Amino acid sequence: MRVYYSPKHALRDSKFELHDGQIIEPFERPSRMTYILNELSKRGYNDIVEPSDQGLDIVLKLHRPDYIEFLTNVYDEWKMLDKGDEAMTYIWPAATMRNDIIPRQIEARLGYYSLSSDTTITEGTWAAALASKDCAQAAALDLAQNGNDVFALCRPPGHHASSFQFGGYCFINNAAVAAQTLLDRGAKRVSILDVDFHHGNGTQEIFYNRSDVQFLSLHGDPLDCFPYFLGYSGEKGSGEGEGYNHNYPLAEGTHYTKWAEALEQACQEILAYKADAIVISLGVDTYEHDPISAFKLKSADFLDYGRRLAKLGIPTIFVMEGGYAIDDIGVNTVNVLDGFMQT
Ligand code: 7XA
Ligand code: ZN
Repeated sequence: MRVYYSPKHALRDSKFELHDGQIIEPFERPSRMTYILNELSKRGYNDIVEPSDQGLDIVLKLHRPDYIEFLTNVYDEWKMLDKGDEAMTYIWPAATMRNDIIPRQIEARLGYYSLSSDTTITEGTWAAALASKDCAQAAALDLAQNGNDVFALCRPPGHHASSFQFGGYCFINNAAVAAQTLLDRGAKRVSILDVDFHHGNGTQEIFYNRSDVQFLSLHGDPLDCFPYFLGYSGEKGSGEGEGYNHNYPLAEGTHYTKWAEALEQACQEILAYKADAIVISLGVDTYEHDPISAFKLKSADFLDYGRRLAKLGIPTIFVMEGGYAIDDIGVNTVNVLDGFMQT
């Protein structure tokens, strides 16, 4: 299986995350990639390609132009105002206030364009986010042209990024970019299956009114788990998209047997939809030792569900999302790919 990867991910190297009332070193850090690359190399995944610049055309079909302009310029603006090293959000348009205006002041715009304070913007963030989406886009082009199953080793991740908001460590929605690329290259129906511990709120929002992309997500129940305000089972899509959104919220503490039952339901929906291709939002923070998540999957379970995904028999792109148990992130990620390739 070919891997798309860019060393430019390391340009995003934030030093701050607001977590449990403290500023800590972010869970989402560059060394995550080192562990995954080491494990890929150990198991013979040596076909690793750095993507070229894929431009912004696809991105602008998914994200609002004003959001992309904001992300392009925000760090320079922040620095010109002589503020700290990293731009961090601390005010939002709360539900009792107006959300139809975009104030001039940079702190207010950070709030307008973000969903949470966990994700600061650093000097290299935008360059890294662009390189990350290039991995997803180049992987999708490869699949469209050659029919190859591919792995887009994206960092920063993407599934929380909505049409106009960043957060949850995400800026551009890489899985959405992969799906849109496949559609633009001739696919009629694409399924995005999100197996990260956290609900893919951004992906859901982007495709909520569309029937050409089916979105399915297995995740920690948002009553208890980030991102809290989306990801409930009653969210089925709207307008053209009605019936094409499927959420499977699961209780904290869920073990593999129960998780795999939800996966099976999602697989049946994908088969019924007759997807031409699948994008897997591959987060391995479902792992029992993940420091910010609460499922109980073991390393062997990742192999097992890789095998199940292969049995669908549909061309597949894996797009890297979360996973923060750094010592085991490589093993768990490559287990999914190995399980998939073994079948
Ligand atoms: O899939 N998303 C993640 O792995 C990031 C979740 C960020 C949670 C931050 C909560 N303070
Ligand atoms: Zn996650």
